[in-house]
Amino acid sequence: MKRHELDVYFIMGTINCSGDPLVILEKALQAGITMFQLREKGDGALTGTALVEFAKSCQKLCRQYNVPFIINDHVELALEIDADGIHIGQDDTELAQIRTPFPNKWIGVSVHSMEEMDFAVKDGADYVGIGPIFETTSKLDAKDAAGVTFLTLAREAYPSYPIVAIGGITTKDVYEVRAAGADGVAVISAICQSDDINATVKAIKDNPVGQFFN
Ligand code: TZP
Ligand code: MG
Repeated sequence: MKRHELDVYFIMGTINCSGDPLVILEKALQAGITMFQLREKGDGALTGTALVEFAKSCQKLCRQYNVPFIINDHVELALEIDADGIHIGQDDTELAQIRTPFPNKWIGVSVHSMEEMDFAVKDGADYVGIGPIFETTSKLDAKDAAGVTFLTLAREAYPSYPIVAIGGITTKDVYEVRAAGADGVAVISAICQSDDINATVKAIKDNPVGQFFN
C-alpha cells in the first residue's frame, strides 16, 4: 500500500445516508476520494442478499473510478465478492486468521494504543486506523475522543507506516491531524452530511501544510 492511497478515505453504510447512498458514493468518487470502505452496521443495516447486492453496487462504482473497495468486518462478504481489502477492529476476527484467506488483499486494523499498533504491524497489517480523534456520533461503541496524542506517538514510532486518522474529523481539522502524522483522513459524516461533497472532498485532500480550509 502506498501511504497517499489513504489520503481521503470515505467510509459509509446505508444508515449513514439520508439520501441515496450510491449517489453519495458516486459524488465522493467524482470528487476524488482515494479509498472507500463499506461499513454496513447498526440498526436498520442491510443483511443477507440485500447486503451482497448493495456491496456489489458499491464495488462496481469504485472500480469505475479505480478506487480501492474495502469491507468492514464482514470477512465472508469480502471473500465472496472479491473486495480489495478488509478493515477490522480489535474485537473482530484476528488479523492472523484473515491473512490466510486474503494473501494479496489489504488489511486495515483499528488501533488505540502502542501495544495494539505493535501487534498490528508485526502481524502484517497494511495500514492502521487511529481514532476516534474527536467525538463522533457515527460509531455507537466508539471509545472516548483521544485527540492527536497517540497519533503523534504512533508516527514517531513508525515514521513511514501507513496511518489514517478517524473520528469526528471535519474539514477544519484536517491540518491538525495531518500535521500530527496522519497520511490520510477517514470520514463518515463529513462527506455523508455534506451539502457540497465535491468541496468537502477537495478540502480534505492533502493540501499544503499551513493552509487552512473551512
Ligand atoms: N471508528 C472510529 S470513529 C468512527 C469509526 C468507524 C466513526 C467515524 O465517523 P465520523 O462521522 O467521521 O466521526
Ligand atoms: Mg469492527
